[in-house]
Amino acid sequence: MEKTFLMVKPDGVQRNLVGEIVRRFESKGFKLVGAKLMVISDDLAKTHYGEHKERPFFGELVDFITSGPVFAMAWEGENVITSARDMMGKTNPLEAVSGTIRGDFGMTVGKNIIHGSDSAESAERELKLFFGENELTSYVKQDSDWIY
Ligand code: RTP
Ligand code: MG
Repeated sequence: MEKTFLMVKPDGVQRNLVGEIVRRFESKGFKLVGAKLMVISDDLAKTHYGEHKERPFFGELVDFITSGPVFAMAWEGENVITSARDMMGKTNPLEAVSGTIRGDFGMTVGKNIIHGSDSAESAERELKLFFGENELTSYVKQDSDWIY
């Protein structure tokens, strides 16, 4: 089954949105298979956001993502990568529609609450960056028959 990496960013943690965000993915029917509260190191931030290293906002992005604890999560489910990106909404909360996480809780592009892997390749790379093999669990959920 497909897995993705999602992370409540420091603004989301400070604004007490961890529970709300977990609830949305749980309610949708996805399965939480790993989670931890952590402070990202400068090195990890630069590797994680490596694709943006030439962009003018890279320094600010690294400073922000390392500025406080994040809540890192691994979620599993059918098409979870694309579906989670839809549930997050567009990168700029101004363009994110209501009903999405960024549309409902975000105000500016620099503080947009949540990160989510944007492809199967990113998901695999980011899950490996943030979680050791023994930190992800595999289990059967009783409600699966009612979701699929
Ligand atoms: P993320 O990686 O955090 O899930 O966000 P994303 O895929 O929706 O957007 P991406 O293009 O990967 O950009 C990563 C983060 O950089 C910040 N950003 N700032 N000032 C700007 O124009 C600008 N553009 C992007 C955002 O915080 C974005 O989430
Ligand atoms: Mg991205």
